[in-house]
Amino acid sequence: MKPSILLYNPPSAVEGEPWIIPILLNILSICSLVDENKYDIKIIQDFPKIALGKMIKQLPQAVCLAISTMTGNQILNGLYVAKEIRKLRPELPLIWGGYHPTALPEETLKNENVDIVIRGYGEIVFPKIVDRLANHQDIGDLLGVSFKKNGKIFHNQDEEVPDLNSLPILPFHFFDVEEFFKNTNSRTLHYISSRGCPHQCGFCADFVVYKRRWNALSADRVISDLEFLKKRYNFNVVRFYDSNLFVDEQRIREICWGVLEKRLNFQWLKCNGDAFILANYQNETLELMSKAGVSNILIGMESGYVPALECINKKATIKENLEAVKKLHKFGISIGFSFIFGFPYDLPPEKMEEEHLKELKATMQAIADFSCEYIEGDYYLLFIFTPYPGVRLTPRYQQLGWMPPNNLQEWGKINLNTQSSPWISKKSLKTYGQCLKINWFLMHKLSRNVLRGAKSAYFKKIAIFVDNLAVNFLSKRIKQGKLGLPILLEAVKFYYSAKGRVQTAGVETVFKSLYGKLFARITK
Ligand code: B12
Ligand code: SF4
Repeated sequence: MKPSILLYNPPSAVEGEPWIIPILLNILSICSLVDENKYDIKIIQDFPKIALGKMIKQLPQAVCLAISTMTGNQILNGLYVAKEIRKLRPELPLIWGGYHPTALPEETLKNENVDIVIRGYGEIVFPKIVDRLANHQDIGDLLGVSFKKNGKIFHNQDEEVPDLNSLPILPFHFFDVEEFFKNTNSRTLHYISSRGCPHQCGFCADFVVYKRRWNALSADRVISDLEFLKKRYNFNVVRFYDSNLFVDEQRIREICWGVLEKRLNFQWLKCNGDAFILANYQNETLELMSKAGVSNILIGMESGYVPALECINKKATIKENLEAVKKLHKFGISIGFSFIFGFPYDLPPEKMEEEHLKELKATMQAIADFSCEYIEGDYYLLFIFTPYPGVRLTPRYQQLGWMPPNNLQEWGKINLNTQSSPWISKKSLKTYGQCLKINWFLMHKLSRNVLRGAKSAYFKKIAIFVDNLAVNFLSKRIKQGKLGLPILLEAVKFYYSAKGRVQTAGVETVFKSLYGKLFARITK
């Protein structure tokens, strides 16, 4: 029997809650150079108890258990499994990698269920570690590795950034892609064509792993990957997981040409882009993108308030944000607008609340302005500012009273979507909350979300119909001024609970003037 490698990607949700199952590009990447003739590769991403059940059979011949984790609940699920495995095979090396262990390797290693941390890229070093462990050899000289030896923690130097073009295509065959497609409304493939982002937004976790170095596959390579994957999986949508897909305009043009020439025929969905770069794209490129199927780009606009953008060192200005929106819309490319509230200004606490109110007004205004540019497919994501570990703004957060957890277990209890920051007052939070609710209603197109859960085509049609009726009715009432704020909030609550997990929103009508009135009522 071959030795096996156990790879665990813990769910980001708490057991019992719905969670998004991604195609595991992280795990597939670290396995791309592992010799599958030598090892049996077992990838698991279930909740802990089920995951353990799936590991038991291979445990006796396992070489290691490798766990990938972001900050948050993935850590708790990962720790549960690691702890149980430790009981069953105490000598089995437990390797951790991904965003959280890379941000805080020392603290991660202090946990008794962590033996080795791989920092940054895992493609080159992971297969080396596996071979060494399988042959009972020392790993002490490997770059990019932190480890424990005789109770002491060692951190080796960083590994060199790999040339992605020299690596093989991701071994998608290790993952049950067909099973995954069953959970999507279309045959949506996950793919990544570049790593990192060249910008330096101070709050962004991308810096932790990729250190501002944008590292991309060539256009030819992307096309040959997609051609191969199209034949194998016949996808009709690709969700690009690049942090910033559009950094190199020429590369994008070449990819689009390739897609058209090879008739790959798919929709590009929720691609991450930034307004600074896209505002400067040539119209020809945008037209080409649209022809090649680029239908939606997710842009971190972050704020409509200039000091907020300065606070995080955002490259794009408000003018560029609007320019990018107008340009993309002209070619029928819709936008996911992502905004954040509650920036950590370099101000004394007594000035913060006032500043947050100014910020809120400016951002609400920006949202209203963008809403006027609405095209089908636009949606909004609204977040409260949340500190991530290892980012550049960490000293500022601490100056403003942020006290991060000091061990791995506690980091697992942090919810990156709801954790509130000490510099945001309760009053500001309440005001944000009210504005967000109104936003959800004004911009929300319920059907998109209901649709995700709808299994039959018939039910989908009904969901769209009912949603359109409700949105149109309520929109008209608001426009006529016949719906008071309390009723509006009730409607919002109803929508909010009906949908369960609100994520996307689309603008149905332009509410600019009304919007101002509502806002004035809340903030007076
Ligand atoms: C796909 C994705 C998800 C998926 C889940 C991914 C998963 N693996 O489980 C979903 C959609 C569920 C998700 C959810 C969230 N995500 Co997310 N997500 C991403 C995204 C877009 C792509 C990740 C990816 O697959 N990259 C491709 C692979 C190849 O790269 P990689 O993950 O970096 O892996 C490499 C190395 O890190 C390393 N490595 C990784 N794991 C391991 C494990 C071992 C053992 C080894 C040896 C090496 C290794 O080797 C790999 C190959 O080089 C990234 C941004 C990005 N572009 O990276 C954000 C990102 C990881 N997410 C982030 C965040 C904040 C979230 C959310 C909180 C939601 C939000 N507000 O955005 C939630 C978490 C919810 C929760 N409660 O925990 C942050 C991470 C912050 C942090 N400190 O953890 C990122 C970086 C986005 C950002 N710039 O802020 N996310
Ligand atoms: S543009 Fe986006 S991905 Fe790039 S550093 Fe800023 S927030 Fe991160």
